[in-house]
Amino acid sequence: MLNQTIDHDKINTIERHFLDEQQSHPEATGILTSLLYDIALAGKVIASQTSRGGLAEILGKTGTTNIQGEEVMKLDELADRMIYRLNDHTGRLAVMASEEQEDILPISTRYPIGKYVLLYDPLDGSSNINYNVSIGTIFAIYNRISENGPGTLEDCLQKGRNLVAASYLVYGASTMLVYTAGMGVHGFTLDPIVGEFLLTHPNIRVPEKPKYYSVNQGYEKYWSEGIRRFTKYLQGDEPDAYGNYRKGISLRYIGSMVADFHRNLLGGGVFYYPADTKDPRYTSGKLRLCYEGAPLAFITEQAGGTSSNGSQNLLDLQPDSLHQRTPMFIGNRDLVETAEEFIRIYDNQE
Ligand code: P6P
Repeated sequence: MLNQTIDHDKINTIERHFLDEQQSHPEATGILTSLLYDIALAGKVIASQTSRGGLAEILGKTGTTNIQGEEVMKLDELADRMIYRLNDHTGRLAVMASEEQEDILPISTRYPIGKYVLLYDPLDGSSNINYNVSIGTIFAIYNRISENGPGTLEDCLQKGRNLVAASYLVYGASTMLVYTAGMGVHGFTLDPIVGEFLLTHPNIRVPEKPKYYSVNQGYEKYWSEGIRRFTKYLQGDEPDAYGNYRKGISLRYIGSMVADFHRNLLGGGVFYYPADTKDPRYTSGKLRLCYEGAPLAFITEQAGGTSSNGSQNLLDLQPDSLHQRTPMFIGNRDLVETAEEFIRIYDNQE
């Protein structure tokens, strides 16, 4: 890509892409298209801040903690506020929910109420901000299920199978937006000169041949036997249930989920954050189902991969609460299914 000049006859902006996709849905009203564009706009605004880092006096902590008990970084707060304000008045949404906010965010009665539900993690991996590590934003879009009036918690606690669209942005060497609306997964790279997202990764598919595994191996002593053996299998040091060894693959883990996930989506591999016993908060894993696991699972499935909590597809899980955590295995289908097999054999004592 670095030495590839952009073929200006084939420039496809994200707006044109969304409109082309909308054409294939005659029943479409264009509201989802507008909502997806709102998300792209929010991504541009957040990218403009994350790329300035220490120059904008926005690094560092706010001195407050969020619902997760995590320190809120200035950029977290900025991203959270930005997404809410860009979306609260458009008339496209009935309700929002954010990783940074304890309760749902109903649309004010002074604005028109729409038919979509937006859940988001405004800035995942933000603990890495001060180290200039890539971070990301994750979006999940549902149809409301409540009849009318302000949206409800029930609207936000839907299974991932109901997702209408999902997207993430990764703010790295370049800013990319990756999304699916159920018709494949497509990636766009922000051209900061013209301020446009250009289609650079049409029809992303998880490579059949995995190259990486991503997990925080520092916690290995807290894992179950099945997960320890699965990890040894990925290293080529443990046979699978049929006595077969695989060639070891490389560990790549940067502690910023969107960045780790993006590498595996494009390069092939598996990301996992299992349940562990190091911290009572994480006996169900650390990552959240509603606005992290489910949207990334929808994108992965649309790209030919799959996901699991160790025994069930993340998209089939019925959330009980907005911020519930889940063990997460996501990426190459063979590897995720092999993880489930190790857990079945060694942890469930089948
Ligand atoms: P650990 C970042 O704080 C985050 O929520 C994810 O982005 C990342 O994958 C995970 O936590 C890293 O957690 O325990 O490995 O530092």
